[in-house]
Amino acid sequence: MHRASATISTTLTPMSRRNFLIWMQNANNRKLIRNAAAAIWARKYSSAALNEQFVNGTSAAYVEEIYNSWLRDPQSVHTSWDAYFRTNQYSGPPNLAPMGRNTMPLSAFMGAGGGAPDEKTIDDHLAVQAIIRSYQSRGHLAADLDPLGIKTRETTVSKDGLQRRANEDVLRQHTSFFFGENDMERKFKLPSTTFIGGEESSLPLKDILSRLENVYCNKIGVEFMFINSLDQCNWIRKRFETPGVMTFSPEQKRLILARLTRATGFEAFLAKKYSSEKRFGLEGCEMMIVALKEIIDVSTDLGVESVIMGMPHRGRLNTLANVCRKPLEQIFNQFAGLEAADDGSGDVKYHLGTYIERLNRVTNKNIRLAVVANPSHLEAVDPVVQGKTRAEQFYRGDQEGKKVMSILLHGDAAFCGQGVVYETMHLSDLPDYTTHGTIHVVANNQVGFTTDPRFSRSSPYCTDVARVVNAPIFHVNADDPEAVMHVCKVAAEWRATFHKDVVIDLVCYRRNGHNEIDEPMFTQPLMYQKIRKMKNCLDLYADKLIAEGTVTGDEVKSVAAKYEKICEEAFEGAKKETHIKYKDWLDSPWSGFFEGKDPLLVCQTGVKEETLVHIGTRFSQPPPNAAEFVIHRGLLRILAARKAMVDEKQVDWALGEAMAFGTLLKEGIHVRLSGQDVERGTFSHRHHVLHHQLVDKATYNSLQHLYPDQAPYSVSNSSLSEYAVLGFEHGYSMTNPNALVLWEGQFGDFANTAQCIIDQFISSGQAKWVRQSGLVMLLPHGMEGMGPEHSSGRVERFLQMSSDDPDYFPPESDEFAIRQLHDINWIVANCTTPANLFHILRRQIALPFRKPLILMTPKSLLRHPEARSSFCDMVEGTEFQRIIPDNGPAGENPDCVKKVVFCSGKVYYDLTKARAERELENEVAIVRLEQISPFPFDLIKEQGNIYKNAELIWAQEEHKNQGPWPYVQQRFLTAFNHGKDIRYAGRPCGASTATGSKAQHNRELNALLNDALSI
Ligand SMILES: Cc1ncc(C[n+]2csc(CCOP(=O)(O)OP(=O)(O)O)c2C)c(N)n1
Ligand SMILES: [Mg+2]
Repeated sequence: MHRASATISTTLTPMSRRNFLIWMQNANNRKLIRNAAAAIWARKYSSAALNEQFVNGTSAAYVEEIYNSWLRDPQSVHTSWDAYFRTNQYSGPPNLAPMGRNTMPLSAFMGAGGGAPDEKTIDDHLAVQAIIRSYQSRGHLAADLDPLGIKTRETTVSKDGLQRRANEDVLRQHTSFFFGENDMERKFKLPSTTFIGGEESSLPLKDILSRLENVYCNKIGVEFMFINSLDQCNWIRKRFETPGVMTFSPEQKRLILARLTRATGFEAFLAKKYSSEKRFGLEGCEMMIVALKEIIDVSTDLGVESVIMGMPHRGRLNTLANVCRKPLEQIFNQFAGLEAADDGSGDVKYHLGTYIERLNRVTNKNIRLAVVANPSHLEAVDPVVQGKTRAEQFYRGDQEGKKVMSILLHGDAAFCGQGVVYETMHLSDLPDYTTHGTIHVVANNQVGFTTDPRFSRSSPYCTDVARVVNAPIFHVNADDPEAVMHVCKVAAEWRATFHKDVVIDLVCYRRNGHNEIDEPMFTQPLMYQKIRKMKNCLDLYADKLIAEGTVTGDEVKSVAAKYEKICEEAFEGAKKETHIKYKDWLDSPWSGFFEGKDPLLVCQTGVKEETLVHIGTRFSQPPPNAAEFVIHRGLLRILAARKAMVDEKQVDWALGEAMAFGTLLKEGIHVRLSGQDVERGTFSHRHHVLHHQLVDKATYNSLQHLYPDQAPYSVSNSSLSEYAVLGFEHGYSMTNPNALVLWEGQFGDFANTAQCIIDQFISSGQAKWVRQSGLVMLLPHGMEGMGPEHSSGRVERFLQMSSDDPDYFPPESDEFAIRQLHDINWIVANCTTPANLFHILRRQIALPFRKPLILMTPKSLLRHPEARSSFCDMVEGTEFQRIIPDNGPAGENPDCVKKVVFCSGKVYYDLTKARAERELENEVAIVRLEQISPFPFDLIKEQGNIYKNAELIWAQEEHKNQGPWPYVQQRFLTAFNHGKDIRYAGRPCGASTATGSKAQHNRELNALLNDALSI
């Protein structure tokens, strides 16, 4: 156990450890301060504008104060004030105007004579302001975004004879304010909400329109006016509207060209060498590579040191080659069909992850890049990436996400179609789940496999989901490299400034079919007629740079030839390899964890009694030295009951769990528990976070205050999501093996909405991607007459996915148990005692490797007076019991036993009660299977031998086609070498997990008990 804690201190520098602890304190303080401030604002300005003194014209200062407050947070003022300020009618005094610009009085536009502005001047100015706002809000609707021109709108001739894109979609009723031809030369004052003037505070109408057209209706469509923060809106306006903001130096242009050459050359090379292989090429969206590189360059320049990416199939190999700079030989070898040199079943090449540490040549800084391995299931990797990012930020003490960031890439169809995108987006601003801003890049090729967008989404854009979290969305025509570069730069700066999500919608096309073998003309004939005529982006850009004299045709050719040579050399190099190595594709290496470890040595899980006493005492106390911290009376009773248990050296379920967490924290192991309502516990048994009854957000968590040098403990109520949150915790668990990461389902059956994470990552991640995870899933399980949906954690499904062979009894030795654990994909258990819970949780860390643990957890047992354990079962020398033999009269006198009932979980308590009522303690033995998988063949064989004359029964409360029976039946026979039989006692097969009728439930339970115990 100490070995594990020693590893954490080597992976974390003393400084980051300290930062990390300070983080815990600071984060709490900041939260309190923020909340207090928000509360003050909310109280102060909650009356409507009409009722304020302002209407009497008496208190400008008062209005300024409200305006200031509104600038900080529009929600801090009454909605009527909010509406008023949003109209831009109020212009604060000079020192209040956010940018201090455009302060020229309207009278300056009155021509000679001056005086007060007439009605027409005011109306015309208002119209111009409305037009500016229209472009900002809806200009993207008319932008020239589609390289194929399928959705591009017609231009119309404006009154000054110029072609303009902005149509009625953009301008609505304001079109009529396109004044007469003569007005086009008239100058108008610019409002403070636009930056198109640069240094100018007024412009002629025709320039206003041309500049707005250029900014909002050209190759970039900026969607941002739905954002609630005025600061953020202004920040965006400034970056797109300021004249000259999108100019590139010749060096920058040459860099874009070189990168585009590599991206294009890579696909062409693969197409040439492996023409019949699927690679999900990027042709038609090669700019995605250049975009990613720009995002990474800018972010690195702004302080980011580690980037974690998640992406689907499209362009993945290109990303690995040209963004991560993964050795080309390794990529080419994936096409060669070589055998693997290491264990595992592997995965197809466009799912594999990678991890690279390298120098960023543009910024001259070291950077780590990880692409997380993922299954085919589109978007499933999103929350996993977020969890991994969050964990990396946590271990580095990167409280604000300045050093570690995530980038998620998406396909257009998947981004709008998959619900997990929405679930993941909703984690983006939650205190315990935020990664402080993700940059999303959508490779929007306007088709999903064979389906057109008009049949695959009901929203105008594939990116609309991002609007729910107020993320700005930058649509950009991917055939305009400089426009793409600009949005990438702004996106990276946005993330670094506001630490919020941002979306880049790269509108492009797919030159080939869905994969290289598909025929796209079957289903998208017109689109592909057009695509066949398209020049590729590289040629278009090279032509442009040649025409403007930035490069010569020869230079263009030589850059392409140079890259082709690099590919050819790597191709030749790859031929020398005889094996591929899965380890080369690992996304989360655990440096040092396995080194010097005996792979079959499990550390002690028992602890000193004094440690239990210390943790138990702390866990049963309110905050020390805080007499004013008012605790709910009911909780005081619970704390007192805990204390009484500790005095008696006993633990119930909650205390057993707390002892496991506390002892691990003491040993330097970070513990993170997450899920719906886990802080209190769905069944009101855990109560890790005590709430001050009189002060909002004042809380106390005793497990964070056990020892001064303990590791951090985090327990957090999650959003109401299983898919994203389980994925998140899985990602978190991948990052560092020296942490106990747990996800709890509200009830076990809710885990099925996260089935994809369970099937594709947790159960199979090690086999496919040599990635280990010690994640614990806590799934409340048990038939208690609560109806079909709150009864079963569907243990049968987990067991069915366990990879141990039902017909194979491994060789018996002292290492039997640990070898089984080493070889299996995960552990499935259903403990009946708090002591066993304590040990199995601690064993997760004591193991020399990591395996996911699927733990069915009880409901009624949480308060069952018999479901208690003594400290004696948790002290040094004790360990997890894979089975718990009968330790009553039957166990002591096995020869007299007529029946042995094997069971697992809570039904044990029903069986023992019924056995006592029937006075069968001598004749019937009850043996508990605590670790169901890997199946303890050795111990079951032993039990079979002990009870020589007895009939063997498996009793379960789940239906016959559910619960452990389908898994254990064959394994019992293997354990007995087919020399004994075992009979089933329990409910018949069922389609539903449980009856909704209490009476039927009781009937079924009695039948089960009678059947199991009858002799
Ligand atoms: C959850 C899920 N459902 C279905 C599929 C099968 N599938 C693979 S790619 C694809 C189309 C994806 O379209 P899009 O997201 O636009 O990406 P593109 O291939 O166009 O880059 C589909 C339906 C899948 N991989 N995952
Ligand atoms: Mg697509």
